[in-house]
Amino acid sequence: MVKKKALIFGISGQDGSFLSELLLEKDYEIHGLIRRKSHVESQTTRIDHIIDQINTEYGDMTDYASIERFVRKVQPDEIYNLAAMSHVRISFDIPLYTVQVNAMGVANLLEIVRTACPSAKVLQASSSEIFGNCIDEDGFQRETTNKMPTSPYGCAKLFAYSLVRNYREAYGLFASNSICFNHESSRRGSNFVTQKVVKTAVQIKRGICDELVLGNMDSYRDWGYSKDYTKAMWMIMQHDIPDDFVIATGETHSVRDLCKYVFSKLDMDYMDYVEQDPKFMRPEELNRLRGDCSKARSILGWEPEYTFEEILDEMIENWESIFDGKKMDEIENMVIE
Ligand code: NAP
Ligand code: G4F
Repeated sequence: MVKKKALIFGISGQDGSFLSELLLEKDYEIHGLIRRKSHVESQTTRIDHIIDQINTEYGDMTDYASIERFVRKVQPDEIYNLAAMSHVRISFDIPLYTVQVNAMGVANLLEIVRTACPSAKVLQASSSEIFGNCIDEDGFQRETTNKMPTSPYGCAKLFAYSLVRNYREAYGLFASNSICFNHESSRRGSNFVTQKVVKTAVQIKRGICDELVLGNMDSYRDWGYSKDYTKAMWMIMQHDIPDDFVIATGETHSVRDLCKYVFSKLDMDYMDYVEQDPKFMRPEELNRLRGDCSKARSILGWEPEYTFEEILDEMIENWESIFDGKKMDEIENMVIE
């Protein structure tokens, strides 16, 4: 039987690695775009364990030619666009670059698909950042909630979300958005708050450092598990019509709750170690996220499997193994932030 071909932009990221594993299990032929890095050892760290089963090529979402060449060459059945400058606070430091990658990169991709490979299905990794501080009266965000983003990242993601809908309606492309709320794992970058809190708490416990410096501790997020969310992306792609779906757990916790849980798991009181520094605050904050994924539940049959506590427990265990020297390969590649 002919294998389905998937082309993944952002294959080296947290979600790209879990999605690749899922698609390998489903016997896809996998192609992925990677970026050139000066430190070649960390170029494909998250996918090194499967690198001999996938084809990677160099490119960049801001380089139209590299995307066009790759799409024309592979002629994929499914294209997953997970590539993004994905850090919200950093998007205030590099707004123009963020727009180039997260907005114009998607415009590049859609135009290439329309002209070079119109039968390919496209999944855009959209974000709950597109809602900004808009919340429905019942306290949830859903597909129909107003959208007024509060960061350059969110603004660029809203442009991309809108263009996906536009290309679907105007040209009949199979193009869908997964409107994902925060999702984490032990593969999460350690400058996102969950991984930063867990890694630093484990370091404090082992006497490697003595404080955790954070920004706003009173924002709320709906945190899920990356593996659950990449499965949802695949399910959206298999649905018979292209559409947009909120992917979320429906639970919300504050950054303070997160600290409380992680430190208490390690028999410590977070209040003894956490400091706040304006350098980690944002010029405009998104205060509260809580997603209603009823549409994905009823139409796709998707539901989250991991709880907030299970995700954090796994992340704690991961850093404990690393600092106990049980994962030497990770230590060799580790940058202590
Ligand atoms: P991530 O770990 O930061 O991965 C981002 C990926 O995009 C990496 O492979 C990165 O490559 C690649 N990338 C960045 N800039 C690029 C460029 N100019 N050209 C080509 N590739 C580029 O993010 P993630 O957590 O896996 O998230 C995946 C997607 O979901 C992103 O689009 C993100 O915005 C979106 N999303 C994530 C969440 C979440 O909570 N995780 C929630 C909503 C939406 P390098 O490895 O070379 O940096
Ligand atoms: O972990 P965060 O940086 O994630 P944020 O900003 O919610 O963005 C993530 O989720 C989005 C979906 O909603 C994605 F689209 C996006 O790509 C990314 O994956 O921050 C979470 C909260 C924020 O309120 C932030 O202000 O934690 C607060 N926070 C407090 N101290 C901190 C820190 N965040 C970071 N990164 N670092 C801190 O020191």
